[in-house]
Amino acid sequence: MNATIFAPATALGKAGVAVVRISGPQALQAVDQMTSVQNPIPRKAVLSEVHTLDGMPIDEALIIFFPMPNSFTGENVVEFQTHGGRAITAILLNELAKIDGFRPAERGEFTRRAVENGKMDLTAAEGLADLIDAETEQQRRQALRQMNGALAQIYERWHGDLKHVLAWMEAYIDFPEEEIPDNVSAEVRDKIIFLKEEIEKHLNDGRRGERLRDGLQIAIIGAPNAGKSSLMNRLAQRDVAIVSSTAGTTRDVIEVRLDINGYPVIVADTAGLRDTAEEIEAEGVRRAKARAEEADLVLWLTDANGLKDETETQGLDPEKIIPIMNKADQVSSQNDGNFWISAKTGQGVDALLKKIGKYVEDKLSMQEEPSLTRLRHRSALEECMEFLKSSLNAPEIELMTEDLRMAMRALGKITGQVQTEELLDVIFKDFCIGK
Ligand SMILES: Nc1nc2c(ncn2[C@@H]2O[C@H](COP(=O)(O)OP(=O)(O)OP(=O)(O)O)[C@@H](O)[C@H]2O)c(=O)[nH]1
Ligand SMILES: [Mg+2]
Repeated sequence: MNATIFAPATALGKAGVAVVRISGPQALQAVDQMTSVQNPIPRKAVLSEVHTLDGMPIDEALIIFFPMPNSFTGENVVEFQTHGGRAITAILLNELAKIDGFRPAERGEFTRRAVENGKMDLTAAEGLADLIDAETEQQRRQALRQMNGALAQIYERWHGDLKHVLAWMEAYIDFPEEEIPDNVSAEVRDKIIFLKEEIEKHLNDGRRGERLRDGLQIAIIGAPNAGKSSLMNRLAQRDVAIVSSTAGTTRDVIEVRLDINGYPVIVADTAGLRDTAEEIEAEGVRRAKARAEEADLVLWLTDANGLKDETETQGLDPEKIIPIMNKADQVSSQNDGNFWISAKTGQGVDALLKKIGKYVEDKLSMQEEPSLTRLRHRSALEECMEFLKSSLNAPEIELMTEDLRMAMRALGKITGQVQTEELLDVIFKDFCIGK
């Protein structure tokens, strides 16, 4: 029998209410042994005192019972809604642990049970985790769509298509004396080619969904003293990086997360690029270059009144660079087609934010077709593609069938139609306790 698990479902700390959730075959034991409620009516909140196993009062709480199978986990679930105080939650958890068959939940264990009991597929579970983690409006929308099954629908459709093709081929293998009609085998190949093209299109989405989930990476790059840290502070609207007139001030990469029109962005301030014999600065320069390389967008800053800038854009994709002239406040002629700002006075920064906003929206905005959101999805789809390609070149029908079976398996791993302990362990280790 499964253990009955419990965990706080709300963040610990002072609050009006704190919820502790209990799930498992013996969940009602908690109601029997710690409250005065008898035979709770399903899904109906009832007010009760809550006490320790030996009768000492803990708090007053609302108790709700969700009987299996129509609960979040698919098991019997009980919620204790107490007042939100650390001491209350602490003693409540402490007492629950004493009940036979009860133990604290592991990370993501409630959701994992929901998946195992067929209440939701893996992509929906991931969507739920992303919804809780969403920091910006667009992330929330993407996560909600995934939680509601938008990705699962696509993968299950493809899975179904493959199953159909396979069923037909297996029937053929079972009755080999029957000639495989040319038009039918052509139809199978067409189906595989069509599916392959659909998956290809889905994969070539510029990593839109993954970037929206993780945040678009922006790096501020340029010569020492160009004003990179000043710009960083202005974008962040707080004092995150040290600004000084000494060239070579910034060494480490400093990051801030920003919400630009509902899109998540991670801005990195970096060391000024120059040749230097100083060991620590040289490491900073190396990190700056690496960051520029990885970034989705580079703000290339130049000191407008400096001599000619010696730094070069080091073979970066010009598409991802916005060249910017800084210290506009010190220069009179600015009609040269360059983008001018002053990190010091704020001149031009709104226009720059607008420009960045457009870029970000262009790269991350949700499309009608939902995008995959995790490397895990991408890897499984790439694996599926390999098997589809291989199936089209298979010399014998048996080998072709085997390839298609493997392709179907790869798809099944995304939604959880194919489940292994390891797969579930990896996915749910990123969840919080209580989810
Ligand atoms: N007048 C004026 N001075 C600026 C502006 N932006 C930055 N500065 C000054 O330029 C100097 C260098 O600024 P930082 O922001 O530290 O430059 P940085 O590019 O981060 O420099 P490193 O970290 O050394 O690479 C400081 O004295 C700033 O006050 C600007 O728009 N106008
Ligand atoms: Mg700096």
